[in-house]
Amino acid sequence: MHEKQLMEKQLVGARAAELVEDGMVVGLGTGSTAYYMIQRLAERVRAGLDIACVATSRQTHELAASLGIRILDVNQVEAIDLTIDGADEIDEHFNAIKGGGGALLREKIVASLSRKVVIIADSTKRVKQLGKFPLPVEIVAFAHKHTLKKFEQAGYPAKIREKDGTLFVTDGGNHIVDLHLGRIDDPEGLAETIDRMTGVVDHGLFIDLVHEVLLAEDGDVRLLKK
Ligand code: ABF
Repeated sequence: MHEKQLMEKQLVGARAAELVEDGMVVGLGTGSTAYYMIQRLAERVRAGLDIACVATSRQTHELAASLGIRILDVNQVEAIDLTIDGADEIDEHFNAIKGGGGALLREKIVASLSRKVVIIADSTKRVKQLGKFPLPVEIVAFAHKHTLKKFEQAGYPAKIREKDGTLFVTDGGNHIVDLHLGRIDDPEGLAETIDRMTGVVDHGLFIDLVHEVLLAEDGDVRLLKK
């Protein structure tokens, strides 16, 4: 990772933690930018900030808990006031591709329960058109080879995700297929098509779920609102 991108992640992550107010239920995102947000949030908790959090992955749960942040099971909360999460791509309509880290299902569930979703992004994430980043799709393990074939038959270049020489397994016990589409002209239409495919759990297209984007650009941070 370039020095500039790392600095931007640290800057936007720390700034995002300042958006959190006393008494909030906060959704904690997953990924390298969320990592810096969680670090700064933990400092604020140690200084007396009174919040409860829901994690979007086991990885985030362990990190936040290790830093003294109170983590609740998502079923224990009525609603989430603010979710702060990263993204792989975000376009001008605030539609995003997420799931590069494999946490898209819990991220999408938490986002869907949140009054406000803020995406934290370094400058490389802002795109005119979604799709250069491979679109992650979470599929059930049962018959996954047949499900993979269905993507290819539908004309979507698909690759099942592997890790350390074996199939990647998500927190939910499923697998991930990455669709190398190059560009996505109709994100809403594609989302509907993939949602209808048998064996698919969910996908990394986040449509109409993001309210604000905290974007690092030219050494500063801008809060973009829809
Ligand atoms: C997470 O943020 C994932 O959906 C996505 O893969 C990740 C990418 O962001 P970062 O560059 O911060 O790791 O929400």
